[in-house]
Amino acid sequence: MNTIDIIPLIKQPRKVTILSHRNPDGDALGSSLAMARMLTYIGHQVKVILPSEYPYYFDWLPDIESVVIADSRVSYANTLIDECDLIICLDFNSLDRVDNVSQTIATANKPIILIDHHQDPMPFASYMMSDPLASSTAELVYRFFEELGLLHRVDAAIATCLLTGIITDTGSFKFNVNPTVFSIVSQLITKGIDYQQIQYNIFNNMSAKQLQLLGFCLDLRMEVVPEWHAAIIGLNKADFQRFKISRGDTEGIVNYPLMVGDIWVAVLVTEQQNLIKFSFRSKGDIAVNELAKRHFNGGGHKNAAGGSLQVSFNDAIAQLKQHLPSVIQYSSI
Ligand SMILES: [Mn+2]
Repeated sequence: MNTIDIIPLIKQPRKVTILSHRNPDGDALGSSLAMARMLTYIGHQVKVILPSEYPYYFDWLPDIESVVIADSRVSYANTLIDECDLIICLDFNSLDRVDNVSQTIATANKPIILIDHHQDPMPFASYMMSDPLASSTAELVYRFFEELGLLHRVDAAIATCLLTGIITDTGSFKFNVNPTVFSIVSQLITKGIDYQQIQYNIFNNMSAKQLQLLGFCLDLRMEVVPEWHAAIIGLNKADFQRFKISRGDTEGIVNYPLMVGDIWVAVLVTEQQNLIKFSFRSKGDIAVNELAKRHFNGGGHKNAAGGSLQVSFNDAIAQLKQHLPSVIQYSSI
């Protein structure tokens, strides 16, 4: 992206629509809300649209109540896109991530700025700030503000949103970090934010039911295969009914087996309505996205991927066990 081309778009007050991806995470929300607030400060009329609802445990983020959820207000969302002068897409690289409004964006015929850190962005934007080495889109939004000379307008609310994006996408600075992100964070924590409270809000957000489900998974559903350095957690339909599992309740469970030093690969297998879903996590150079791509109709990042099969639950576990040893062959820890 050439900043010179962007300046006229940003300097004049406009109607701006900010969009992020379905099932928004902390980075999608944090970068969108930070961008919205900054653009509002400098005179724009801004709306944030998300295809689907955000997790309840982000309800403390500044301005989150003003977000338009397209799943429940799709015609309003499409009207906002139709009537705006500028579209800013954050934290996604392909229009299918904004499914219910993607058609309106594709035919909008107005400038689109894309700021994102996923690999291989699709060419739907007029201006692109794409850096797969960035920790998060929030980091890129900070760099965007810097390039436009807007850093002096970053206040506690904006800093809180950006920190949320950075903390969630780096697992609280465990991965995807780089020297730039630490220097950005050192600036953000001077903006009057409550750093400890942000960490607390992000990580202490489980319900008692989720914690009990986690205990059940680790005690009764985790199978460790020492010779493959792997652990599999399988949840069938009966388990879903027993715990009245709804969307988001199984979030994060797949990460727990990796707390064992000798476990390099963790897989969560869940029996959904019409298909079996797989969630893969790994350590080091073990590329679970290759496994997901080759055998489970999926893909993702090297250490975090997903896939699905339309087979029975037992067949899904059997196929997983058949292919899991080969993951070691793609790479080594
Ligand atoms: Mn992200």
